[in-house]
Amino acid sequence: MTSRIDEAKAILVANDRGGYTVPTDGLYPFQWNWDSAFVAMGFALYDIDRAFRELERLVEGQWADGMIPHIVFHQKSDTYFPGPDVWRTHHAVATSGITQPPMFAVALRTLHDRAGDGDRARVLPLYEAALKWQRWWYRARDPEGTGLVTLLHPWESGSDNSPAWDVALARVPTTTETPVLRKDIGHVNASMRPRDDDYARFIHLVDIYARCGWDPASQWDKAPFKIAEIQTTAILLRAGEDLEYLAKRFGRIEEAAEIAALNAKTRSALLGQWRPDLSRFVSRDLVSGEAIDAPTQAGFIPLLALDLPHEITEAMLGEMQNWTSELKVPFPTTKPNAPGWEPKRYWRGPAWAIINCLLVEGLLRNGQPDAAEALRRSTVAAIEREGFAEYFDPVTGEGCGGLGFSWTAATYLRLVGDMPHP
Ligand code: 9WN
Repeated sequence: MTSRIDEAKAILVANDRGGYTVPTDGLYPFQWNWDSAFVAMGFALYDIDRAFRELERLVEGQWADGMIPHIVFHQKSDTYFPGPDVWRTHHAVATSGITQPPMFAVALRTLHDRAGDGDRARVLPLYEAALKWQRWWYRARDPEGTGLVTLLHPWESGSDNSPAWDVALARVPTTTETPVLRKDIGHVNASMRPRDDDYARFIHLVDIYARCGWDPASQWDKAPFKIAEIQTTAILLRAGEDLEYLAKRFGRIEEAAEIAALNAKTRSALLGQWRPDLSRFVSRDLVSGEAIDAPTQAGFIPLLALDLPHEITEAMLGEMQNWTSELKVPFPTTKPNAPGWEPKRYWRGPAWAIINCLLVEGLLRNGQPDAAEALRRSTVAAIEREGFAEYFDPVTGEGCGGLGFSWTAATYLRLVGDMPHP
């Protein structure tokens, strides 16, 4: 009998397109940025060479200014919209023009620690790519030096359809220069995907930024959607910690000091987003100047990158338990029954293995091993019941979205293999 571990590995083989892994066949036929970081951490458990390859192939898409785009179009495919003709970018390998949460350096440190110093020659160029990207975030997405980084498109969050963007996205017109020819709803049920108006707004933003020639300064001036975002900032800080660690290992003393200073600034800016009345952290809409208090998983992701005072962790844990007491599969990406809650529509309620994995790590970091273990176990159980779905309906436990999904497979391997558990 094949075990779930074998099945997970078989999915990664089936989704391999030559040293990189597509998230799932058909729905997402290219290389996605943060998906590849999660996939690389899964591979690192049993095939370190393939793990490095995943990151190396992603870096083929890195722009001269340091940005690593959210999609690298290594090969042609007509099963996804928007393709390269819509992005109108100028890089040797076709890419999108926006980015995604910087899990890359976190994955790189994981690979480094698994490989040992023997693979230094392989780690160094990837470390340099990660450092360039880290600097890009601060230069392009925090030009005012606040310590928080800003997203100019919902797709940059990775939590693309979150209710956290509803108010800001509603200000973006639904007119587009580019015809919107959706392919996603030919692969999965439309009730699990964003609505047509959301897609029109997503493409309106792409049209604006393409007209800016993808220059970060003009995009910053023209952007109608600007969110100083806590999930991405927390991941950036965690990436910064891992980069600082690697810089020290490689004797790059000045770089280590440069990264440490950025980390310190971001640490205090992120702490400033704590909201005691809500028992979670909140993002800020830079167009309206208002805090975004829509209740989403992002409010708890700072656990990953901060060593929080005990009272804060306890308050967060209490709030997390309020959200999950009635659920079959935690952790929901929107608070159950809050405005915008839709347990089957992606990022508006469903539970994702990758998000759970970040929360497990954050809970462990902040001295909550029991809560971490409960979340680890329920995630593993959901996957073992339903298979390697893109995400899970937290109420019924049903696997939803794309199937045979790479990051669910890779994260399963980590959850059963290398996350600390009894
Ligand atoms: C747009 C690949 C990606 C993930 C994102 C997820 C979804 C794409 C889409 O799929 O986004 O980037 O077309 O829906 O929201 O987190 O990286 O798995």
